[in-house]
Amino acid sequence: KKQKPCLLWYTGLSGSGKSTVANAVDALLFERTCHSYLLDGDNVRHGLNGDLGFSDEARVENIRRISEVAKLFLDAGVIVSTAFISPFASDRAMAKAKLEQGEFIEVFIDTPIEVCEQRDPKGLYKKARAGEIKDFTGIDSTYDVPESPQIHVKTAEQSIEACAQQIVNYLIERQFI
Ligand code: GGZ
Repeated sequence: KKQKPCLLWYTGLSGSGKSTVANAVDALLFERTCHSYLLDGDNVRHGLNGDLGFSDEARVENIRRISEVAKLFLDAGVIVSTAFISPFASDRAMAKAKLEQGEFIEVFIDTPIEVCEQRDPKGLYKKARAGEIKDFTGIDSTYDVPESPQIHVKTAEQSIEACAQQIVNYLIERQFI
């Protein structure tokens, strides 16, 4: 089955649902027998980027390495997804600039911080509010809202399945799959 490699670059706050939606998209791609791979905190922040924290400099280096690894997967013909906060617009632009025209697909997981904070699956917002974690995105560290994402997903307004289908539909319309 033919596929055109591309990079689905998920961006959004902690707890916005990036990994959840990206996993649901990957499952749909697998059903269609597409060859895809998801880079996220579980397989990158603990391994390759295990030396990096959450200062601005560390986040810049985190995203730089991720964009280089994503490019390697693209070279191998894979549909690759990256699910990181990637808070700085300049870093997302840098990742985009490494790829061919149209290959970089910015997916804004647009979940209001109030909703993320209410979900708080790991209790991190609570800790950040209490001052136990500093430089927390959306609280005391910047998140640059994407100005013109290719795909704009609102997890607070539709189901995970609908969000995933929205992204797969984009790939079908653009003939990546
Ligand atoms: C933001 C933090 C922080 C701070 C730990 N700020 O909800 P999570 O837990 O699973 O996702 C967050 C993850 C963010 O790592 P990224 O590699 O995606 O960030 S970035 O792109 O900005 O480099 C959160 C956890 O790590 N976490 N401390 N201070 N998120």
